[in-house]
Amino acid sequence: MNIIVTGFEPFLDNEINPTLEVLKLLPKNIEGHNIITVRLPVLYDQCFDVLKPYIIKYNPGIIINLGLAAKRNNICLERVAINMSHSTHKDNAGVVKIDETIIKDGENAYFSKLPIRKILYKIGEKGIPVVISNTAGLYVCNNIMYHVLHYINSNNLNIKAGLIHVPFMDSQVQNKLENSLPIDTILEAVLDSIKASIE
Ligand code: PCA
Repeated sequence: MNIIVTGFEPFLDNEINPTLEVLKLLPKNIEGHNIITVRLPVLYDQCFDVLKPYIIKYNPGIIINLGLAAKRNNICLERVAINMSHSTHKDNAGVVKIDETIIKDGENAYFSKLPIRKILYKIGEKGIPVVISNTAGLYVCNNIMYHVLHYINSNNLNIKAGLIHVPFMDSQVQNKLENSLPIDTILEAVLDSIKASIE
């Protein structure tokens, strides 16, 4: 089986995106399955265009999109993507979306196809802070999650897919009061998410 794991480029005032650091540290093979990593731009209108050719080429059984959720203090297993983009923040092309539907005539929302409860228990039993989150926000991470799930549903594909938000990594926060996790812990959570999705 092929497994696609994506990370996002730096955005706004986040000079480092820990999801790219995770991609660099992932092994090429997990339990006999190929890991394909894809770096995505923080662009509402192009991020899925970058990912789609990889889905077509590799026909993956699992797609895990990773995103940074600055200021959150847990690994967040996102439950749902909604058909809406809205943020006063610009994407990396300067685009701002206000109350904008992602796909005209698309479903209002899609639930994650990852086994999020199983992942929660697998990560949580190690004492790593992890929650199931009921909102992925309305910025570019929700956008990629919605696009992937819409594509899977529209094409009747059998792919376990969803988005996981991760906090800052320790080395990127100056102020120790800010929420962050060691990069090794974030990596371990991602590896466990992959393994739980394989099982
Ligand atoms: N996090 C942003 C977009 C890119 C990223 O890593 C988000 O949560 O929408």
